[in-house]
This record gives sequence, structure tokens and C-alpha cells, in this order.
Amino acid sequence: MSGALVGVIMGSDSDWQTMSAAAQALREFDVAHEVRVVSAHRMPHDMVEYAETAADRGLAVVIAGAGGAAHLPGMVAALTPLPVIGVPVALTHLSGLDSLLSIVQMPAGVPVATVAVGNARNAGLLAVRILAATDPELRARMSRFQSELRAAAAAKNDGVATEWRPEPLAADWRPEQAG
Ligand code: RP5
Repeated sequence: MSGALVGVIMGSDSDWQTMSAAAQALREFDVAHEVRVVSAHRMPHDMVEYAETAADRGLAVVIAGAGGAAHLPGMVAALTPLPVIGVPVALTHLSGLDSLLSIVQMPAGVPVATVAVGNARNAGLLAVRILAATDPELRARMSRFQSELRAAAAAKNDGVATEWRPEPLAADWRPEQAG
């Protein structure tokens, strides 16, 4: 066993530019993970083997990214009992809508938790949350992360509030003057 808890897989090395953000999020939370290219269309037998052995190898979550006719996440979800998070990767045409619909429109009974187009970081964070449900230490780290997010957002509010000086409107002001 590799010791990895999360498998980050993708259809091609061209997906890595997007998918590396999932690995980065996992690294931030010290979650052991592995990274592989497992193309559903070009290496179908490898994909079946990967998905069928994932749970027995100790993985708890699979993050699968693909673009275009993005069948990898759904096929892996069909072959493993593990939770699968799908990342639609945007290719040159169609802005990733093709990838999104290929991944998100799964039939009843075979769920894939699909994140926004290109948002592999959220896939990594969702995998952390899934693991954190049964790991109090990881849950505490996720809570701290959320507090930091809140603090960063609050600082943005402070910045805008400082910049914005409400001034009384002129007596002859009309709504059509706005913007
Ligand atoms: C998909 O085809 C891959 O997931 C990738 O997004 C896309 C293009 O692959 P390459 O032609 O760059 O290898 O299966």
C-alpha cells in the first residue's frame, strides 16, 4: 500500500495544470495522496484496474479530472464504492461546458460530486472535508482554515468600507445619473 488516502487522477498530462491545485490543497492539509494519468478512452483497462483496486489499496476518496468527453469521473464512480469528486477541465473549445455536462449529468445511483469548471482546489478541499468527517484533528484544521477565509473576506470589507466615503446626494440628483 502506498499510504495515500486520496487518488488524484486525470485523463492526460495536459490536465495537470488544472489538477495540480487539488494536490496543492491536499498538501496544505498534509493529506497523503497519489497522482496518476488514467485515461478512460486511451487506457480503459488501466482505468478499470485503478478504480477496482482503489479501495483495497487504502484510498478513501478519488478526485478525477478530465476535459471534453469527460467520462473518467463517472466511469470510476461506477467501478468503486469510494466517493468520487469530478473536476471539469476546460479545453480550447466550449469553455469547459462540455466537460461539466459530461461529468455532472450522472444517472441515478452513481453519484459524482462535481466542482465548478477548473476548480480543482475545491475538489481537494472537499476531499479534506470528507476525510475530516471521521478525523477530529483534520476537522479542527478545516475549521481554522474557514476562520482564515472569513478573516480575509472581512479584511476586504474593511478595505472597501475605508475607501467608500458616503457623501450626501445633491438636491437635484436623479436616479438616471447613476453609473
Ligand atoms: C481528455 O482529453 C483529457 O482529460 C484531456 O482533458 C483531453 C485532452 O487530452 P490530450 O489530447 O491533451 O492528451 O481525455
